[in-house]
Amino acid sequence: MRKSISSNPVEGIKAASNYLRGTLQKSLLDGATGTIAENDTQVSKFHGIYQQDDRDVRENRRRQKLEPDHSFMVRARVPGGICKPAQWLALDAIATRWANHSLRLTTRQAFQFHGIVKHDLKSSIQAINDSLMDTIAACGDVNRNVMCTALPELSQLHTQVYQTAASLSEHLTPNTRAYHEIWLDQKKVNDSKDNEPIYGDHYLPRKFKIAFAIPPHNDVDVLAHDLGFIATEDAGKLTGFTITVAGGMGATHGDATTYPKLAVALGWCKPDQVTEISEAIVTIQRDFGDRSKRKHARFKYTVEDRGLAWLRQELERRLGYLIEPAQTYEFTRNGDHFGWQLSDDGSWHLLLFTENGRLADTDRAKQLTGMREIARVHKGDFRLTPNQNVVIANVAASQKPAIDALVQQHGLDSYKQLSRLRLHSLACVALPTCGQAMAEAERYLPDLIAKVEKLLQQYQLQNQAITIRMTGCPNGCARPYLAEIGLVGKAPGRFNLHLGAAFNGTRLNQMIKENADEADILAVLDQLFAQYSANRRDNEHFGDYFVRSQQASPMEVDQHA
Ligand code: SRM
Ligand code: SF4
Repeated sequence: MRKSISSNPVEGIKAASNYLRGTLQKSLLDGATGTIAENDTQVSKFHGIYQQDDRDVRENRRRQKLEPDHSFMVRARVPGGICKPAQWLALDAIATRWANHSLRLTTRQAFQFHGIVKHDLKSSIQAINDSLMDTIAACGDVNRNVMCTALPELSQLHTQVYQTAASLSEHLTPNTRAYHEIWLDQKKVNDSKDNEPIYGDHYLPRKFKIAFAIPPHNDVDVLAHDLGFIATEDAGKLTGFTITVAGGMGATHGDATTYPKLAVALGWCKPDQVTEISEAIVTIQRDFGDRSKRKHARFKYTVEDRGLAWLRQELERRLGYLIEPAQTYEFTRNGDHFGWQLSDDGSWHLLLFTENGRLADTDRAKQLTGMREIARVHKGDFRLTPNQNVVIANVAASQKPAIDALVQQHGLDSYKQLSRLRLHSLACVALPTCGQAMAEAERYLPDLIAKVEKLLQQYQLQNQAITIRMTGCPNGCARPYLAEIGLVGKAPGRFNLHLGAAFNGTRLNQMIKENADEADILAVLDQLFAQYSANRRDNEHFGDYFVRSQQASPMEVDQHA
């Protein structure tokens, strides 16, 4: 295995952390500051915890010579996005007792809490664990929350694929006892030396992400992942998976060596090969990923630098057998399908829209309260979707009226009135909590959409489903490069406008205007909607139309940065 590379300090911190202990215990006991030691801010990520500060007040506090208003973001891992009503109630209690009275559903089917102060961190993590969930490996240079399509109508297939995803997630969870010692007060067991057979003491060079998709649904955006499994079936029974590799979204403005990339098909495997193949791929990335440069450390660059043929050869060498050729697949969309759906086992599922994943009680709707009331009576489970929405899943027909009444009473049925553009929107958290944000996203996209909706109406396009995604920086947390309209934060009020991704998440978009402000964005869309309305073919999606029109007469990329 590769040794720590001194030019990348994170490698040194990981190696010296004694399997993710660092000095976290000491940091938590230090009552003189609301922060943890600097090196521990890296270590804590592996425990699902990010130190942040309220950026809305940062400048003001700086002028008053006060330390930033620190608090922590905690991410609870939910493999495949499925949780039980009792777990929902436990998470809701944490949100209202220790966090900022909101539950944030993420683009990877997990929950986030914002605004937890250091003093309450341990209680919050313990409460999450009491509910039989955890936060370990929700962040950090390890395999992250494994995603799985949220609502296929085929329940038998979903169960099989979900179980494969959940067991893979378990298999790739770090072994270290540090988490249990630090957060759950479990005693250090002296004779059991920490052992990370998959990760080693340096863990991975960078985060690693896996998703399972069941065609025709591509809600997980499987091609955005380091490793993807696309289910193949025969008469509703799972036969295996087409394996895709080396996708990823993250990029850095002005650095052409970083870019979003779609995964490519590597081969096909049977369900019982998923674990060994995944482990072999993860260890290949562990051994060959670029540990000297974090911006070049994702698996997509490892494969780009060495080639797919090299990867296949190295994988087959580790496995001791050959990988079968990939099977074809077809996706129809990467968004969610709202409202009630009946699955083939007779259960009902209600998919609700939660704008940008933020569930809170506001003047407009008491969404947090509503979901709590539903969790109190619901007998099935909840599923978080990769589009920041939630499914009330596995509802008996007799329970539907009670659920419907609660949904209506708490304003959770907004999906019935909203435009298809808004229903296909995603925004990352960005300001005020995200330390990387250059522009707003979650707090701004709803207003921008209202203006784009007016344009769509003007051209009788209001019923057209168009994917629109916004992020506050180029890291790509809302997978903006897979949206028909992608907006990537550049500076306050300024975005790079990307257009032309496929509606089913199988083609990246392209940047067509850099540093655009709202007026610029609306002007470009106004012009394009007019053309689209006049010239589109039957059922042609906006992204496809844009690509076709570009082939005829490309728009100039305006770079007035
Ligand atoms: Fe992300 C970092 C939020 C999904 C790519 N992401 C962050 C941090 C932790 C900021 C930081 O490093 O300080 C953000 C915390 C903001 C906050 O205040 O809560 C953050 N990412 C999110 C979430 C919450 C966005 C959301 O609105 O839902 C998503 C949590 C997912 C989860 O539950 O695990 C989230 N992040 C993603 C995705 C989408 C995905 O995985 O499908 C991506 C792009 C896919 C990919 O990884 O290629 C993504 N996040 C990043 C990156 C860029 C990685 C790269 O390869 O360059 C960073 C920055 C980093 O890692 O250094 C980042
Ligand atoms: Fe923060 Fe950038 Fe991710 Fe948005 S895309 S949450 S601004 S890191």
